[in-house]
Amino acid sequence: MSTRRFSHSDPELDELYSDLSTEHLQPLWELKGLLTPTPTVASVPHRWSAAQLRSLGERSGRLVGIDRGGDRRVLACANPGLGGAPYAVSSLWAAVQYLGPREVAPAHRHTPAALRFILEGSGVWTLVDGDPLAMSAGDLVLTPSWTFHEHHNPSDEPMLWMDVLDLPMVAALEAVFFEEGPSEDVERLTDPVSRSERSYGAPGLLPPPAERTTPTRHSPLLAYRWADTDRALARRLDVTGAGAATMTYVDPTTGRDVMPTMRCEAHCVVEGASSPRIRQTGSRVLTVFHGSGVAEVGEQRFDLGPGDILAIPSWVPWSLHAHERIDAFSTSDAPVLHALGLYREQEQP
Ligand code: 1HN
Repeated sequence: MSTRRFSHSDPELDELYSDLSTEHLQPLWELKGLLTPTPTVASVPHRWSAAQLRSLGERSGRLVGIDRGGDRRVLACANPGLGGAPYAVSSLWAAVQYLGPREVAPAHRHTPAALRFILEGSGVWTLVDGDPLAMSAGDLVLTPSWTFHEHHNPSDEPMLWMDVLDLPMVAALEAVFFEEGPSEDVERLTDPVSRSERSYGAPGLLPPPAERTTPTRHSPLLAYRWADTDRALARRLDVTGAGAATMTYVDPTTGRDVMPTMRCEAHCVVEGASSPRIRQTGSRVLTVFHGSGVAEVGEQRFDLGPGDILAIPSWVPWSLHAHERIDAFSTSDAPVLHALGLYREQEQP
């Protein structure tokens, strides 16, 4: 069998390429980098500093009303590797949101799912389909896909928190829908225990199956409180005797991830210790709640302190080293990778 030599000086071949192009066809043999031995990763390791996020959030609060653009005062982390897209990593949006005293971010819903991790302060309420969820430092609050949500700050202090959304994934799947909703009366927001926590918030205890809310793709528990997370991390450290521990936030009725697209994890690393150096398919954003140290992400080292946000792209080895005990929170797209059979993980030497 003879092998055809491809040469661009061949007029017949030139004509073929030209006709292919006219017909919007591309020959695979000319396409490079489609199948790489390991993932091609556009986003880069990056840290957004808490001091900058806080000060730029406050300046935005002074200068920009909340009614501009989506009714939210949000500063999106834009990964320097993503060509100006407002995404922290390829699959996740991460941002800080600033809500001033007496401000309301009115109700809306969208198909991208969101979660909030509160870095400091308290006093804001998020209503999720009318259920008022108090927000305090260290809490995780969920606003699953297509649930109405609005934020109220009846207090005299501003509040700043981290938002993470699966927006890049939903946008890539061309499945974004959005609508505005009716806002509720802020005066009603007085009960610190949400409906969702009253039924689903006690560890290991659930209403009888027949009395549970109709199963959905997300956790019926919408707020995970720091006191519970802190206790879980402390006990896990105690029982493993290791210097670092990770706990996954789960749907209490199924043991699965809290939402179908995002995995939430709490991490701690005790003073002087390091977390295992691992790499995983899928992307992650991490924020520090307490403590300080260094994150190693690929070849780069980032000093880390409370409120810093870190982008950890797919397949890049990462670990945390604690100068003083670190408590951190991270979100990844791991449930999607798992669902599609694409999840891989390696511990690195
Ligand atoms: C959104 O609805 C919120 O409700 C925050 O607080 C950030 C980023 C992109 C699209 C929608 C919120 C958002 C968002």
